[in-house]
Amino acid sequence: MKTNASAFAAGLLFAVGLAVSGMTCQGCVASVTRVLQAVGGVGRADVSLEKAEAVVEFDPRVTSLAALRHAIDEAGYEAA
Ligand SMILES: [Cu+2]
Repeated sequence: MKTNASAFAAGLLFAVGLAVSGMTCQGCVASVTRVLQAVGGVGRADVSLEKAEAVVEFDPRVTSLAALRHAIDEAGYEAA
């Protein structure tokens, strides 16, 4: 299930910044972005190589911070 901008505007989505280590190029950024967006309940995922960070909007009724970290770990990177 995908969430959307109106859900965010209504205050139903959380936005979190996760420190992500292990990314070395834009291919890594694309991989992390893809796995995050594949998690149900995730709206936007902005991943930055420079900041080693992922800013993720998600619906807390559908998924959790732990699930986001798990998805990143499964892809071979480390989320803190
Ligand atoms: Cu890479």
